[in-house]
Amino acid sequence: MNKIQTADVLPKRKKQRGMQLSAPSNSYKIQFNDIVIFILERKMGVTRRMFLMDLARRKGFRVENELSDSVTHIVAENNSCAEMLQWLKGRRMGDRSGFRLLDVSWLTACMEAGKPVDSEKYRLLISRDPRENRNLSPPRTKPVTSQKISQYACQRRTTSNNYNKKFTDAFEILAENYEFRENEGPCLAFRRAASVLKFLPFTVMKAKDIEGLPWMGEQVKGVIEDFLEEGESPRVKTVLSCEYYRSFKQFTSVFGVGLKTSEKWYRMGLRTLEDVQKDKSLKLTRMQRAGLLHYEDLISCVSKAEADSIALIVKDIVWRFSPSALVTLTGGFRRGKKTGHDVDFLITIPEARQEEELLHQVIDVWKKQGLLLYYDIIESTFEKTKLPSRKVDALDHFQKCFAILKLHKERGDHSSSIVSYDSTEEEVKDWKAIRVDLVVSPFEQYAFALLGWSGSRQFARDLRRYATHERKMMLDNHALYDKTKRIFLNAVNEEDIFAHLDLDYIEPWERNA
Ligand code: DCT
Ligand code: MG
Repeated sequence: MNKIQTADVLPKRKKQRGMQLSAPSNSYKIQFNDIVIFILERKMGVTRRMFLMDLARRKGFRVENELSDSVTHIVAENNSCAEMLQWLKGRRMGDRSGFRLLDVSWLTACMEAGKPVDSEKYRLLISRDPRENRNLSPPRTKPVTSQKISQYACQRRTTSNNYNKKFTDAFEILAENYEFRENEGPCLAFRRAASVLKFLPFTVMKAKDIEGLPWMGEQVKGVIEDFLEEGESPRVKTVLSCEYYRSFKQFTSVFGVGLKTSEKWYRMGLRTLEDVQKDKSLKLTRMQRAGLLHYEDLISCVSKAEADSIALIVKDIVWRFSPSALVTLTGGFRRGKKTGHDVDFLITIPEARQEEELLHQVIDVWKKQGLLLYYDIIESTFEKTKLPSRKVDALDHFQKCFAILKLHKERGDHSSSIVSYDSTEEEVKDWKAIRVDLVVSPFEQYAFALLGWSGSRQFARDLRRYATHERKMMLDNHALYDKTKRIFLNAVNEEDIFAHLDLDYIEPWERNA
């Protein structure tokens, strides 16, 4: 076996940027002979693969350029097990008994530890997502209603197939109305009921269908019965025509406007966004000004294709500064949603400790490139020893950036709108403003941050409620604390957190509660 290996020649682009990567001629001593790594370029890209190969070699790992029989560990990023098997099949390497298929987080954990870590937790598993591999997932045959349905969303598998949209949309309107009036009880009741109906694998057709379901209180039943008998809900109609609700709905649809500002505006006699725009005496925050300026773009949904384009932009820039960083698309898109109101990312740097700098570096480049329409960096206030928050909706303490990015439309996309500046000049607007959230977590908190930021909000709330009431534990986006044993429980991935809570693992696309 080769004891000395030579690093690949780095691409010119990287070197020109002055990256501090080792010189191409460097050779490194192999320290861990039992492991032979191959890193898949697919979805990772040449530059990042090169960087990771070089890094692993510097740390004493044997990394092969080509896939061969000697490889023991195949590392991939953003590839599912099904995709990997397909890829291997194309290389006539379909039998995966000879090597382990691992997520890139195994490699980064090794880099962090400076030695091989147990790879079991990082194995790519055969997915149960029916969209991913239809042949591998057995259909769920047992009728759901014959089983007892848990009151906790984290014990239900809720995909984005909602058979009861008619009801859940109505509940959301009623819940929102209570939220605007700061009446928490009934607001929560309608949200919990909506979450249960989203889980049902059939459409509610008669009153008997909701018998025995959790969270079906009198008010909820009333609305369902109205729909079943009249095809609509008078209560919902009343809310929709109510001036208070309509004003709050408009006001809160602006980025940067919450309940407090909406109340103030309403008290001042403002009723519509036109009123707000016209009132020159209003003191708007920078965020609200940006929200109003890009209002039309921001209220139109972000598509998955747009989210993917943003992901490329984010990864490109993050990896330029921290090539070993893990960048994960979180929020609704991680749950398989096809549209969203923003694009959420979680970033962590396994080995280096330059976390605080990264967001600033990213922002500086975007500013120079003219990509930033708005940004606000909130610095981290995270403390390792702090107990998880008791408040279900408490904000986390990670460093983050709320931004609006300019996403240029592809050539050939004819949906560009014409913006007229005066009667003679017309300019084509070839970009769309997109809300982007970037969250940076320390590596040890990554699994907790990922679970929290993947949502849904209702799912995450119920996980915390479950931890508190069923397990005497405290969970938030940073940590899990066992109150009985008085210890923090560590987790390298989301599966660990579910296991600590003694819950069956729920995949991200089953968290659309
Ligand atoms: N979240 C959090 N702390 C915050 C904001 C959000 O833990 N301060 C969690 C809740 C869900 C997840 O992060 C993503 O938040 P949203 O983008 O608001 O929700 P979404 O599910 O991505 O929905 P949308 O598709 O509308 O963006
Ligand atoms: Mg989101």
